Amino acid sequence: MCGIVGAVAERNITAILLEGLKRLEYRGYDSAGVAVFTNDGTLERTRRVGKVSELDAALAEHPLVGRLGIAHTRWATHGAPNERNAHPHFSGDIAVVHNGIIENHEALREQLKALGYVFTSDTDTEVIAHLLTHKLKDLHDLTVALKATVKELHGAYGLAVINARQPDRLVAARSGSPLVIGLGLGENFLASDQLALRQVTDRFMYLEEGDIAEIRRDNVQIWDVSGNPVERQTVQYSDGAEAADKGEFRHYMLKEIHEQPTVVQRTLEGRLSNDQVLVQAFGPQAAELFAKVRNVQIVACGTSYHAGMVARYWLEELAGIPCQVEVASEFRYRKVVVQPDTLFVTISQSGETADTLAALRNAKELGFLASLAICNVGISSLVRESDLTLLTQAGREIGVASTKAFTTQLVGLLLLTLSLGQVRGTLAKGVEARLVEELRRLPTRLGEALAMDSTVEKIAELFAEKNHTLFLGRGAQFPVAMEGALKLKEISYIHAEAYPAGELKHGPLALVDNDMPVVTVAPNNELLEKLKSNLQEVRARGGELIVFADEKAGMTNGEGTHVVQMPHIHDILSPILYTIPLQLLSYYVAVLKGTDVDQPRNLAKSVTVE
Ligand code: HGA
Repeated sequence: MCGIVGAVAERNITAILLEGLKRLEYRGYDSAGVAVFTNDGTLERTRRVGKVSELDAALAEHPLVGRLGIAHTRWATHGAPNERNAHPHFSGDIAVVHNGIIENHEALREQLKALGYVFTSDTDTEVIAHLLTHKLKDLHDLTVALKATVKELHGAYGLAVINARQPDRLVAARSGSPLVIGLGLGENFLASDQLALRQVTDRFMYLEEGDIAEIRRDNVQIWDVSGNPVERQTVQYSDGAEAADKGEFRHYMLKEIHEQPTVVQRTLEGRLSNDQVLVQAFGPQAAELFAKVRNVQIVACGTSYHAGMVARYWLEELAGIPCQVEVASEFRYRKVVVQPDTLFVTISQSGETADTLAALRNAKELGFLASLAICNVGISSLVRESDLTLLTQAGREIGVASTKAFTTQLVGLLLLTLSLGQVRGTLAKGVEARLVEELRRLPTRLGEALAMDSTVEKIAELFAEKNHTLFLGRGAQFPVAMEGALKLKEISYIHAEAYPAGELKHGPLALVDNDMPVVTVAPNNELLEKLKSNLQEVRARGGELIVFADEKAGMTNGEGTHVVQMPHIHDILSPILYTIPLQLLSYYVAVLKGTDVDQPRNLAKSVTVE
């Protein structure tokens, strides 16, 4: 996803902008550009398709030297990834960079064309530049003109703008796409992620939804969504407070589990408008391709495969689209019959998973409609070789056992489900708006689930001496149970199996005795009563039950039954929430057993071999 960097200083800022872009490279992009108000008093830009290093080389040949500038890495949503469409976009004395999607760009483009503005790109972003220029004619001041401009924009944006006629400032606006101001001494900065500015400052001010900011060398002013001046808190980071650092946590895995509210929030940013998912978040041709989709084939490995299994429930229930899910190592070697108009979806944290990549390459020969990658690494082979992409924003995952990558994949898959349903008109009335609202609340709900950390730590003691565990779930919680069992196997080396609860009496019940704890996830849905009966079957055989149950499910502790009350959540989102206690459970069991949590034996993080 694209990145923004901006600077206003007393020194030349071009190198700072480039370094900022390099730090955002991991997010994935297709082109990069920079605009500088040069020391000669002109507004100039350089843009290149491909890597920031190409831009760097171009600037080495023709340097831009100035004290005010903005820069961008673009991941195209509107218009092909070429130099013409790369940001910054110019209009008159204005340069603009933009993250996000302007939904009403077509209408605005027509109005602006009628007023005589000439468009030189196919992007939605260029309308912002011309609209601002137009507003400036009457309003004269850049900040005032920006306030007037954003009132006419629908969609999501993080914006940074400079004006050659007011070179003392950089202005910014945030709605649905994050922006942070970096505070320096006699110089200030802006970026879409504070990582881009860590080389110049450790003090940050995060813009909130609807904020407009005017950033000068020695002063920052912010107005909130209602136009009132506001102060935003300054946050100071000590060195190494993030990324490749465990911080206060004992293991990377625990740190990554606790990062989930933040990374889920990031994965949603720029992808939701008021009450809809922004379909173009999947790529410029997404709407056109999604309209043709009649089936979905998901292929993945390990944890990503479990995410795909959850998505099958969503795609069929919400969007009415038939979906098949298969592990990549099987899919790639068997004869596959492809239904017409099938979208081929791969899921991988690294985007280099050998089996998944091979399956994608095979799929290209098989007549699928198009390919889509849900992936955490923008510069990966999977992303490069797929027609459409949704990048999860989990950040670097160091623990071998995947946690935050899984929950962000689920968020990406729910966005896919809603996008397909939206484009094909198959969603029931009101469903999208309701789920968009629930998605916005999800980070808070995940935080509530994480607050149960110490309760789960206590429960983990029940497992320390056990050699086998059964995980049960029904509906979309069955893959969650599978993921819970996988986590426990991976890091505690306890044998764990997952079953759909209804299958219990068809075999696995024979294993149940007081040495076999049974873990169950029980949201408050229409399968709850059936699940309760399954649990009785376990209790009757002396099996010890650990139940993660919705606080409204009416389940309580009893002899051999340990109930952990979960915050109530919309049933569709429950697989994401119920994953959290299962991750914590595996983690604490592994800690009790003294295993190498972050690097379990025999396993590697990115499985780049078959
Ligand atoms: N819609 C703009 C910006 C794209 C973006 O935010 N990508 O992540 C464009 O297509 O240029």
